[in-house]
Amino acid sequence: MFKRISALVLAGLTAMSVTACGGSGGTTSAGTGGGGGGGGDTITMGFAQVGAESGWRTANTKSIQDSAKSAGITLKFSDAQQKQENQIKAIRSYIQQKVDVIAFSPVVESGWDPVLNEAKNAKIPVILTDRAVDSKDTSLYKTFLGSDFVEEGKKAGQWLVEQYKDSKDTVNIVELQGTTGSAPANDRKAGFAEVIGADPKFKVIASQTGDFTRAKGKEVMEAFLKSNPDIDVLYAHNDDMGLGAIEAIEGAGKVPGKDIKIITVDAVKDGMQALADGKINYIVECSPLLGPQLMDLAKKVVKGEQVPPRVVTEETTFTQEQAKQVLSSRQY
Ligand code: GYE
Repeated sequence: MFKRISALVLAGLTAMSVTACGGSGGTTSAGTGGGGGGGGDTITMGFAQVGAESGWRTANTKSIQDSAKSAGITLKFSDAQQKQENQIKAIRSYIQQKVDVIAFSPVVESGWDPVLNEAKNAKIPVILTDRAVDSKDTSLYKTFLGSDFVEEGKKAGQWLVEQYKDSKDTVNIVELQGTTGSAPANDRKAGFAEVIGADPKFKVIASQTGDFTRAKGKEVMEAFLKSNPDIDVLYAHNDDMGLGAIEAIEGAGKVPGKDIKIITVDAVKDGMQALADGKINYIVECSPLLGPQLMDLAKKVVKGEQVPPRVVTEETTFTQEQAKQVLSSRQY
């Protein structure tokens, strides 16, 4: 469904490009503007995915695969298992295969300039999906489609500030960060820190990466619990790490959602279930359903049309009550 991910700018575009490439023998010409020339009439996209580390990522992959199919775009897909070198290899092979457009979700922010320059020299347009790069040269990619992760971190912080507004006591917070060096880890940390930093009673007493996975979230939370007897709040950069941490908290004889309040990001189904069950207290939504917008942007850039440099997805937040209401209709 498009309801939550209406782009700031894509309204007119959607209708146009869906008809252009809907059926076999669609009119979009590969090669024009892209220069890669995957061959034939259809567009070929090379997509270098991060991995399959979380429920979010699984839903994101499905969205991209399904939307490519319905947009009539031929998709070459690779899973980098959370390793930058694998993503670079995949992108190089897409360049060699002369795909019409390359899209990828950069596992970390830095170190992309050489391979992006190779794509630029081969005249293959690149679309950043979900995560950003820190390249100074913005001509290395056509657009960046994804969430505002700083904003997500701020929303998490704002909820916390509101919860403790009448208390003067210190609030001890532990943080499970996403993959080190990734845009969502950097930005969710920064946005949260900015908001809670306004009141010195909020103290982040431990902050470590859980690599966005359930297993690592559990392991790191176990260590947090051992060295910190007095944890009030867990802020996890995604649902999966929060769900792993819940197991650790229960294993330590504490009640998640009560003894330790939990805030996570994503709002995938398992996270929403835990929220409805009272084990998580608040979730900031991050939509993985980027496929339809990505395909629309791909069609445009391959034709050499202008696209906005940044397309931000629209997202909400969920309390326990709200989770109960929407759970049954949650798609992912
Ligand atoms: O929040 C996390 C996933 O980049 C927004 O990556 C994405 C993040 C998402 O592994 O669950």
